[in-house]
Amino acid sequence: MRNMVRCFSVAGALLLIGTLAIAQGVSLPHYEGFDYPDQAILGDQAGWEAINNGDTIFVYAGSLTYPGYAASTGNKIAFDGAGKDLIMRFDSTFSGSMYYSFLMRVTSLGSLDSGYFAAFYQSSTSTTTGAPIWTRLNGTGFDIGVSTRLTAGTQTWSSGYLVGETYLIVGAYTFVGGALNDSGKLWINPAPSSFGGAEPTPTLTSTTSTEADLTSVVRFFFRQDATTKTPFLEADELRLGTSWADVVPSGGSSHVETMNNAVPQSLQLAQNFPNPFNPSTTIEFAVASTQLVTVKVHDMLGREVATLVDHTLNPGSYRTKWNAMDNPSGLYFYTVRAGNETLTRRMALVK
Ligand SMILES: [Ca+2]
Ligand SMILES: [Ca+2]
Repeated sequence: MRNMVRCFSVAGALLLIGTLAIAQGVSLPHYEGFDYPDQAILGDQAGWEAINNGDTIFVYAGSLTYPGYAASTGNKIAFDGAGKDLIMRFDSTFSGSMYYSFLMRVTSLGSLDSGYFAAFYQSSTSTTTGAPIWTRLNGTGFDIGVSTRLTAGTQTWSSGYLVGETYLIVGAYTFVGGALNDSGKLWINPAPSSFGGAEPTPTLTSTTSTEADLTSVVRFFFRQDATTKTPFLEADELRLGTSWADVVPSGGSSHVETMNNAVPQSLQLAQNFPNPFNPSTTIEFAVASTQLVTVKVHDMLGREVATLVDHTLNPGSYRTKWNAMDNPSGLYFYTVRAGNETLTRRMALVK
């Protein structure tokens, strides 16, 4: 009996440590639409932390969009050289692959020579870097590169990218058993057929490094180096996750956004807003334990018309959106399911 009590108290302590760890970073998968006011300071927003000195990274009006990709929300960010780095911490990943994706539009190359502007960090304190994305001048355009770590000369490069074009970028750091053999991967404009599906062959893979492999991946950052290192660029639709489908969702699908880590007693589902709506509406829900969570929409005949969420989520509060642009007016039902629990509410699409 005493052993059992001790066992439970150890479990309780582990649960507490787990909860504290979650509270210090965002849960995966994570979506950031930069849904903040024009001129907001990114470092002031939940989940973001600024380091170093100089100008900060601001939010600017308007979204970046990409053909066939899930619709953007909110605004975007823009930055160049010589300023603060903005960092987002998340659940630690020790094996498999950790992915980032974002939309990127270079607005000016300035005096860009060669440098990196986004990557992963190994721990909550270490700036040991994984899978950085590089840019360098090439005529009137630029090349995009990736390396496993930061060793000079180990990048692999792809050519032919232009100022003013929006590119869908996916990066990954892949852990491989053994030393000096992990890889940095980069996909540039992956085919729409891969959205929400199987991982395609990377555009670039770097396996060459003379630096030690990372022991974990726990932070993502956007980096403003000197203007010779970082182009003037806009970024939007940042996603972090442990699978391809986490960070490259299917074209029509929506996303799930972490609101906060307040944990309810049981599963909760709020009334959507606005309601009635045309054509998009927001649905908020909260989960009490780590579960596979789905949010689905059905029409009045009980036919499933959309899957908005299909992810394993940690305890906390979340928000998703349904864009019903392609659906007729009428009453719809949305259902959140977590384990054996389900909750359903009604909403009205009025066109
Ligand atoms: Ca946006
Ligand atoms: Ca390794």
